[in-house]
Amino acid sequence: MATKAVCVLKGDVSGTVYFEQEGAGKPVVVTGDVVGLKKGNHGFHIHEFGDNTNGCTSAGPHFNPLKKEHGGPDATVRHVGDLGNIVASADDGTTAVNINDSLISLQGDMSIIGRTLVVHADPDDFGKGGHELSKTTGNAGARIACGVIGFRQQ
Ligand SMILES: [Cu+2]
Ligand SMILES: [Zn+2]
Repeated sequence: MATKAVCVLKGDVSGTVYFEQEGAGKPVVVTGDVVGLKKGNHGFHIHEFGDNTNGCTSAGPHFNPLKKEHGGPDATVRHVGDLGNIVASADDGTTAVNINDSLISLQGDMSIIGRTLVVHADPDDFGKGGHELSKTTGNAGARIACGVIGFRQQ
């Protein structure tokens, strides 16, 4: 049976992101819209904790149950939460999210349910930018919006 989840993003930008998985071991399809981003690439990650008590900061680091270095979504070495970038094509417009990821899950050890989806101010450099933060965060800058991922009615 398919599992469905949703995240409402709040912060300097807003959005709604949907997650759907056909079953255990299947890829997760991530769709939705983010409104109000500046033109360009913006890091898009699952962070470890579903804790927004201190805004997006308390969501902690990238979800990394396999204890790897940060990377791009297609890299063999990456955090489970590394979904790459979403691309805003115009200032303050609507950015469509369309990601198909085989590492995150809506069940089991890789489950992202109850964790936080974060959108960043800057591009994720996929660990290759040479900045001191590249290998941990992709140097994606401030957390401009976030929300906790929860189950959605089937
Ligand atoms: Cu992040
Ligand atoms: Zn990461």
